[in-house]
Amino acid sequence: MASESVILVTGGSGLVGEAVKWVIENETGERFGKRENEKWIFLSSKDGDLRKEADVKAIFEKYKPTHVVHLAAMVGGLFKNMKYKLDFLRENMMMNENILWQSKEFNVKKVVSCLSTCIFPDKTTYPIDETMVHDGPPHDSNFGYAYGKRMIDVYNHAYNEQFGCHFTSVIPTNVFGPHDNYELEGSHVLPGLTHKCYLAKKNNTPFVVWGSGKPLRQFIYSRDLAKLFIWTLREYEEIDPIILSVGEKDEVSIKDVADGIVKAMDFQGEYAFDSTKADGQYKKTANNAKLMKYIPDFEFTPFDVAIKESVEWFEQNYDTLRK
Ligand code: NAP
Ligand code: GFB
Repeated sequence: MASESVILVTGGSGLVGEAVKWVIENETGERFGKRENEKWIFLSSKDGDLRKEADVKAIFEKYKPTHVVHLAAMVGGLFKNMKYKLDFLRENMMMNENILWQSKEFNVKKVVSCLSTCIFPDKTTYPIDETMVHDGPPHDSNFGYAYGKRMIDVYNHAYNEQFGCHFTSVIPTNVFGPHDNYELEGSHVLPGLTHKCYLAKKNNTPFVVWGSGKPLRQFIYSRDLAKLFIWTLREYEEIDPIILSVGEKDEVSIKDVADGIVKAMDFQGEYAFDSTKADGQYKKTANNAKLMKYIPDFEFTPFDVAIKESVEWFEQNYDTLRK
């Protein structure tokens, strides 16, 4: 990227957006750190409602981006997805439509959008890889979000074939880290259990994990994902998506996650499972071979270290964080 690059990050105030900001501001190395010719702009919904075409057009007129990292979305855990399937579909479709159309209109050189491994078919062989995105219906618990996200890949190919646009996407597994959303109902499992364990310790009440604790997940630390986003923006040339995930061997159970939080919070109290609550998808084991072929030496933060750092950030920012 020779001339000055203006990189617009939508969803810059969220879990992943704040991690990209942290890496750009703190990483010193050439590989992931900020470069001379780069100007990074991190948006929040205060800069404009991306569901509204006029707001998006105004943002593009103001910043005239050369590159876009499109993170903004309606996001939530299993229980929020089960409750608001249509909102997830409509809101994300509107944001994606507006961002990609204005990116074409303003001749943006590259857009990197964000999918999720929950979009893959539910009835499939494992491990899942990038070629399987459209091979059948997603899990019923999140089909609204999943189909909305799949359409990004369809858009990217259509924009490329009709207008030669260079719009691509990445597919992260479950993400966690500082600046997460800690709502007790709507959040993802790791921030949700972090908040519940904190309250159980504070109020001397039982720490209750929903479901059986048996489902399996791969978790990527937001700051590792942020580095991979920066690499994708700078180096990844394909239109096809790429999975950004730890390896299959790092898959853990929901019980392992809860154990890790109990340890990081030094919780000594009663710890139980509420099997009346849904387990959701049993697993969505993703294959990261494509990523490892591109960056064989990439080092992921060990899970227990990343949980410890995330719990410390949570405790230090409890008064101001989203909950
Ligand atoms: P998040 O923490 O909930 O942040 C969402 C971001 O989108 C915030 O910056 C929010 O702005 C912005 N936003 C939401 N609605 C908007 C609207 N109508 N107009 C303008 N901005 C809006 O989400 P995240 O976890 O960082 O997710 C980032 C991306 O990663 C999403 O595309 C998500 O689908 C994907 N992803 C997440 C996970 C995960 O486990 N978290 C896993 C796979 C993929 P405000 O701060 O102003 O509300
Ligand atoms: O992160 P999560 O909500 O979503 O994890 P998914 C759900 C798993 O954690 C289920 C268990 O097996 C739940 O039974 N769990 C236990 C809990 N305690 C809790 C808790 O307090 N809160 C939550 N949320 N779960 C989502 C998709 O699937 O993955 C989204 O629905 C998105 O669209 C996200 O893609 C990354 O991993 O099941």
